[in-house]
Amino acid sequence: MPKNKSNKVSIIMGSQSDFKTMILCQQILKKLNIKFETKIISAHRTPNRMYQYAKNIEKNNIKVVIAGAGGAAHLPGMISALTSLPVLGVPIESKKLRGLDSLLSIAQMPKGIPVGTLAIGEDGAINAALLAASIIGLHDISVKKRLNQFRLSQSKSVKKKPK
Ligand code: RP5
Repeated sequence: MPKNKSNKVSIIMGSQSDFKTMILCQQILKKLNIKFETKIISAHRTPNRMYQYAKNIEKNNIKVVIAGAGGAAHLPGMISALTSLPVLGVPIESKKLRGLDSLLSIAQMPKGIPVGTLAIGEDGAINAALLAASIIGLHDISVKKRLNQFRLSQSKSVKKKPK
């Protein structure tokens, strides 16, 4: 497969303030040697940017979208409404309701337009990247191997007894 044609994950977030959580997605994808792009796209502050992004997404060889948002977190749902690519939602831990608002906004999508919802905050960001790797690994054996290797070393790092 030519280099610029390799499968890519798109990491988007509603605000700069989400990046301290969403940077963890980047770290995992780098570890697994999976290509990604990262953008700030706000469903309510930059609706035209969101629409343009969704319209062009498949031309860019994006296979999975990870969308982080907090509060009334409609970004993942709106992106899923605009593309049939898999969209993984990361509920950002908001200041006022500690992410419960974000979690419910992302998870409670009415039927017809799905968003795969992860846990609130850092765990969700890490797992979203691992899930994106699983999806890409369905058609990319080298990604699948690296993901399995990651999981194996994680298992090995768990001590048998507490100190
Ligand atoms: C959402 O509003 C963003 O995803 C962010 O989590 C939240 C707060 O944004 P800022 O006020 O920090 O820019 O759109």
